[in-house]
Amino acid sequence: MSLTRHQELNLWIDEMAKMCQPDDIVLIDGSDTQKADLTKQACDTGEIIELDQEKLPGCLYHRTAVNDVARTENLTFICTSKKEDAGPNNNWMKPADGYKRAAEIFKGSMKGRTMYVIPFSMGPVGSEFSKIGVELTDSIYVVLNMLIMTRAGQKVLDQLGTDGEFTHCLHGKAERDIEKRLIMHFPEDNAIWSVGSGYGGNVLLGKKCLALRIASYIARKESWLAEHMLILGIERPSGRIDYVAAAFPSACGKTNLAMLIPPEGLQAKGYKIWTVGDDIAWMRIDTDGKLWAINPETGFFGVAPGTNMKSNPNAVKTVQKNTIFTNVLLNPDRTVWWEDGDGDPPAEGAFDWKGQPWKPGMKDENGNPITGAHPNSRFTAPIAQCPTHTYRLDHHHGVNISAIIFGGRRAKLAPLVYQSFDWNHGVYVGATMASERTAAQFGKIGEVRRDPMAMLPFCGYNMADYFAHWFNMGKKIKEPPKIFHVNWFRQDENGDYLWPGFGENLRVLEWILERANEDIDAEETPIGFIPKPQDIDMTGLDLPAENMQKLLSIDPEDWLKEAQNVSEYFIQFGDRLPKEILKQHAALLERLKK
Ligand code: GTP
Ligand code: SPV
Ligand code: MN
Repeated sequence: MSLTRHQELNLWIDEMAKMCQPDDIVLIDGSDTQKADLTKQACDTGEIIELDQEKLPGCLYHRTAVNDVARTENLTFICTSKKEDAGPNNNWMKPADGYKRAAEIFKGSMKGRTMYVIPFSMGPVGSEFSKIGVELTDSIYVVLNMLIMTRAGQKVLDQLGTDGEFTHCLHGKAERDIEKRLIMHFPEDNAIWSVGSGYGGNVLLGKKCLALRIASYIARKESWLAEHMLILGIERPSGRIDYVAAAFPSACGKTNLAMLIPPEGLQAKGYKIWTVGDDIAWMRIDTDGKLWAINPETGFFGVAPGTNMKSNPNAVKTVQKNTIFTNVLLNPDRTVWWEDGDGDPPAEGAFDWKGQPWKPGMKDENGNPITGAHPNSRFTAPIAQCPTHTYRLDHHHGVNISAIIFGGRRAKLAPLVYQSFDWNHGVYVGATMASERTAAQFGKIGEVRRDPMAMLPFCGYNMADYFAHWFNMGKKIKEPPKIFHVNWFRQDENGDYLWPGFGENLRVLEWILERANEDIDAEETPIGFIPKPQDIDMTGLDLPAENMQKLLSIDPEDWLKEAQNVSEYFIQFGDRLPKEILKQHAALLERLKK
């Protein structure tokens, strides 16, 4: 069949269809009429529920299977010919085995279903920064999400032409059985096979699978960076806009920081925020030799719980229309609610994320509260609806990056902010990042795990080589961005956060920019530069001086323990670990012991 003008694409679609045996094959053209038609079909089957179209125009509701609510890292594989190329940071299978095992599940799995063909571009269509993928899927939910998250449809096929390169992305829901779920990446073939899941990061293949795992593999070959980072523009009182990219692990505040509202004190000074992206940054050295970044996505796939008019008003405004809500509470009036959202949940008549009748105060058999929304419930919404979005999102070469920020969720140890001594030390700071596990990952919530550059689940090759690539990039970039580390989550003895976070984080960003532009001095410590307390503008914020002192305190004993844990972590990379990491590590130990 010739669905497109691209011979190889047609052959591949035929081959995949032969395996999956759909009743029908439909090309997604990106038109509004097709989208409306598919939405109607999905509502008819119950896959999707239409929300109140007056209160929430264009908004839809979806529930995943109960066992399918977050990415499943243990079922995610990098299939390279050599195991060492995937590294200790990835699950590995031989490509032939990977295809075989997934094919067994895919076989005949689309009988009675339609296979949709979604041509999509990560990055502006036609930009040198962009990459094209084609996703085959039997899920309308996936199609509707991809239409928000990526640039998709006929215009991408036109760009692909008759022989353009693309990532071959195959997704099938199959039975959504956790025993028959595999998320397979074949970087050597530029291919992704995902089967048995219907959850976001497992199935919106442009996102974590292509834009991070496959892209990171390509980026090393092509000398650029594919990172788990938000991109944010900070307009300073002078009118100058500086852009920063920040890597925090899943559910550690990227979406929130990307669209923060300046606190009044800083608003009065003239500060403004511009949102470029909340999850992924592709960064390249442009013709001026500097580092430039695009957000390859066009939508947010954001955590719902905790989002309210106080914590993140821009997100609340963004999700008032054309938004897909997944695994939140469904109210009787066909609106939605989630924990720590705005307003109270209805006393009666709501259905929780599992589809069960729910009312406030319900407890399970162990006496634990039953939440209405799943802690990793999400909204999918167009970035263009965010009040702070910028037209620069569509700029082919993106934005120039002034500072790179790493951060984690650490109740102890890490200060509010510190600056690395230089690029190589900054790479070491990123490589030794750690964070407490959240609901976005499978596993024990709260446990501290090392998550280098927030890329542990997303680096599509051996992380030792990834560190080496970062060191190399530093040599190639003219005026490389300064590298910082932040921690919004430090707690006091009672387990209360010491820092108010959210919009107030701009106070820290202000210091970061002043340092990046070499405008002010700082305090030198063994781990890096920290602010002099008076250099963080506290206008309008009533924070006890004692808090600031605790937030910036560095305990060499604790840091020596941390360093011990870090060296244990690095052992797994063996000889492949760059010497520069060891050099940075030794230098840190020396500074701490002084
Ligand atoms: P992914 O989409 O999974 O990659 O997550 P993310 O990094 O975009 O995280 P997000 O911004 O959605 O934040 C997740 C959680 O962190 C929410 O519960 C927020 O309320 C909370 N959070 C975000 N910023 C802050 C902050 O500055 N301080 C505190 N205490 N909590 C925050
Ligand atoms: C994350 O977990 O980092 C997310 C959500 O951004 S997902 O798309 O599911 O990966
Ligand atoms: Mn993410």
